[in-house]
Order: sequence, then structure tokens, then C-alpha cells
Amino acid sequence: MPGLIERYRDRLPFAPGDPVVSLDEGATPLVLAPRLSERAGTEVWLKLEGANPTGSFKDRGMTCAVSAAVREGSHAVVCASTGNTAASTAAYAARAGLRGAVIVPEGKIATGKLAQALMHGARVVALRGNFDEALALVRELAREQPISLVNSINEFRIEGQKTAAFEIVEALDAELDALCIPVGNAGNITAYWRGFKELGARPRMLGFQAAGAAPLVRGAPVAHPETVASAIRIGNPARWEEAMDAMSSSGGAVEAVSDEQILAAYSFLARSEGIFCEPASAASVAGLLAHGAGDAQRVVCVLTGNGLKDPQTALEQAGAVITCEPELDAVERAVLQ
Ligand code: AN7
Repeated sequence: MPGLIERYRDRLPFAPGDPVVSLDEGATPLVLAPRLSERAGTEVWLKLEGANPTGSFKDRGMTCAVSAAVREGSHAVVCASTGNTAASTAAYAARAGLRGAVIVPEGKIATGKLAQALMHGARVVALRGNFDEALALVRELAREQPISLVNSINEFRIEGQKTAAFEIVEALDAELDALCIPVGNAGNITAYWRGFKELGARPRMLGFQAAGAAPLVRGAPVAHPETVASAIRIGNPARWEEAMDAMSSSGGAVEAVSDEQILAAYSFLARSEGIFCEPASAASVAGLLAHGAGDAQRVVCVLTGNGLKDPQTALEQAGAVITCEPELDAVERAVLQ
């Protein structure tokens, strides 16, 4: 399958002949979740964005942002990130032959994401501060230097990410009543709503934030956001107004879910649906289970990132391995008991 820009060129700000930096992102699976549907009392589908090339939905926006940076003659791309944007920026910068630099909160990004950013050769800066401080600093940096900022305040990011909504509308023939989605910096919910509106679909947009990092729910920025879902540990979302508009004009809502609810949904998806997403992604399912989706008959939950990104949280949640002597009896007992 060709990448997003080629598939949706007529709906994206790229002309034929423009440079395209792609890893064949998008075209991710949309799978029915029978056990989750039973628990939620409605038909639930899961959009597996962890199947993108770097393991998260960020690649949809990054193919557009980095292609535009090349078109503009940029030599470097930079972002602030809780991890996934950093991994995606680093990969697409490598692909384009651009310098990549990422600013992440020190000690607060999942191991897999750090490994990705470093392997792709980006300059990785660990800030002694949180994501919101990092974003404020890169915004200033990009004003003063000829560098492309590829956070979701970059319009090309939103344009690329709206294609996930196109894929859902195509797959379900526009028959969906609600979309459940985790909200951090609020770029993705903004992008989905734009994509749905462009195709004339109007599902209720149900955004979910971690309780310790829920500025949109509280109606005020959170100075010291905290949650096990490190990807959405964000206290002052850049796309605040647009996210609130998406939820209010679609008849949706924004709600909080506790870390406990997030981890329960994370384990349930892995054990009962065979789907390993990262904790932040499970906030969409936790939200559906905790708050419902009104009278929606068909719901899509967006699983934004792959579980392999964060092996540490997984190992803390999962059962222990069983050690065993190399003898048949012992193996038989270990396997069958
Ligand atoms: C797995 O990587 O902000 O509401 O810097 O990685 O569009 O911010 C990540 C966000 C949900 C929230 N799920 O999306 C970053 C970053 C996962 C994420 C979100 C993120 P937005």
C-alpha cells in the first residue's frame, strides 16, 4: 500500500511532483472486539495505530510535516515529545536525510521510544522539566532558528492525521456513532474531527484524559501532570480550543480516567482481545468502560500506540515467568498446572 500522501493527495496540501518522505504509513487494521463489545454493551471496533511504521499514529502526521520541511528547504526538524513524536520525528528525519532533534522530559519517556529516537540518530535532549516546558522552549527555538517544528501545532501534522478518520469512514461505510480517543496535546482529536467533517460524518467525539493530567476536564492547565500513561502526561494542550470544539459540536464529551482504570483496560485488551497497546492508548477503552458512549450502537476506540513501546509498564502488570528444570515432568507441570 502506498503512503498516505499518495493515497489521499487530493485531500492533502501536496501537489504532484512535491517531495514525499514516506515509510508507507497508514492503512492500519480496524478490528472488531467481541469481548470488549460484550462488556461495553455496544459494538466496539479498535483502530490499531500501533501498526504504523514506528509503532504509533504520529507517523501519519510526520510524513506530511517532514515532506513539507523538505519542500521548504529546511535542514533540521525539531520537536518536544513525551516519546512517540520523538521516535517518529527521528525516523522520518533519517529517511529524509535531515538533522533531527527531540526534547523529552528526563526520565519520563518509555524505554522503547528512547531506543527508537537514539537508533535513528536524532539528537536526544533530556530536559529537566515536563512536556509543557519542553514545548514552550522549542516554540521559541523555532522562531529564532531556520528549523521546522514538527509538533502538532504544525498544520501538516493535523492534515496527515485526519486520514485515520478517512480510513474508518471507508471501512465502516460511515456507520459509526462515537469515537473514543485518548487526549494529550489534543492534536489527534482535532485531526479526526477535521477528517470526519470533510467526509460528512459526525460521530460523537469522546475524549479521555488521565485523571492526574486532565486540564480539559478541569477547565484549567495542570502545572504538575502525573500519570502512568507517560505519553499523555501533558498539562496544557496546544490544541485546547479545537479539541473542545470537536467534542462540543459533535455532541461528545471529555472525561477523566484513573491510572487504575487505564491499567485494567490495558491488561484486558492484551488478555481478552490479543491486542497489546501502550497505556495511554488504553485510556480510550478505559473511558468507554467507565463512562459509556450514550446510546451509540457502534463505537470505534483508537489505540494510538504499540504496547512494545513500554516494556517496563507491561512487565510490572503481567504475571511472572516460571523457571523450570530441563526435565519432561517438570516442563509438563509448568505448562499444564
Ligand atoms: C500513544 O509523543 O504528545 O492528544 O509527544 O503518544 O494528539 O497529543 C504523544 C501523544 C495518545 C495523545 N496516545 O495524542 C508525544 C505526544 C499516544 C501518544 C497521545 C499521544 P494528542
